[in-house]
Amino acid sequence: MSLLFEAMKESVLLGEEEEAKKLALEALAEGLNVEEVMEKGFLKGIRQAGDLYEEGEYFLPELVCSADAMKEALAILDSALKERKVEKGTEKKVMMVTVNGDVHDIGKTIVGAMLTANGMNLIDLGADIPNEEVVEAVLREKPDVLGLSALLTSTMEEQGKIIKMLEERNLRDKVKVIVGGAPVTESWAKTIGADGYADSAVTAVNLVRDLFN
Ligand code: B12
Repeated sequence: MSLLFEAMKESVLLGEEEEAKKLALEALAEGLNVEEVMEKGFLKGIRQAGDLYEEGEYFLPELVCSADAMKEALAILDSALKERKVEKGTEKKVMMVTVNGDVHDIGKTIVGAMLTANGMNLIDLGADIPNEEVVEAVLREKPDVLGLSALLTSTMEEQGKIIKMLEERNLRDKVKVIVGGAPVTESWAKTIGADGYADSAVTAVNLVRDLFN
């Protein structure tokens, strides 16, 4: 088993899209736990690629290849999670978005997939979405929860800006805003007046549940 996880990690680290896809399909065929496959396998690869980038061993092209391999695996695991969706009565509508100026959409997609798997209705707005579009989507779709993902210290600011815009349009009390992404912290969430913060997809599911209990 650990060999399979190791192969998953390597496929992302080396940016081998076909291999990542094959391994994700293999994991599903073997009925492995999707969260475990993600955490112990593929995510380790993308995190290690990030470390190598930070250490100057990897450059942007390598990082892009790793991200592409990660996304291949994620697409397969995501659809499996959606199929497995459990009905839990009170379905909440959750809108997920990666903020303006930020293309990092892997974490946002994983959080969305886990929320879907746990009985919530997901609207995925995508990545690098202008704040105005986010606010308009809130007005139009009336989600119960808005999840804002930011992976760059420079784009974290957008989370606060969106909350301010929601206040200005009298929408703030109509939607719970949760924030996340690698540089985001609990104290940042408090500073900008978000309703909650979570550091992983699993804790995000609990957070959303807690917000309505
Ligand atoms: C993959 C990657 C890329 C890929 C992105 C591909 C894609 N489609 O997503 C590519 C190669 C395109 C890329 C580009 C860039 N990147 Co980049 N990238 C990464 C990397 C290696 C991994 C990010 C990732 O996917 N992690 C895996 C996911 C699962 O983790 P996560 O996003 O943190 O999400 C989890 C939690 O945070 C949480 N979560 C996430 N969102 C949310 C939302 C809510 C509401 C909640 C509750 C929870 C939650 O749950 C998730 C699941 O557990 C990171 C390194 C790192 N340590 O994060 C750098 C990193 C984020 N990138 C960085 C940089 C600098 C860049 C570039 C500016 C590089 C450049 N010179 O062009 C560009 C930015 C482009 C842009 N405008 O956005 C820096 C950011 C530094 C900083 N402090 O701002 C990092 C930290 C690398 C580094 N150490 O220097 N990158």
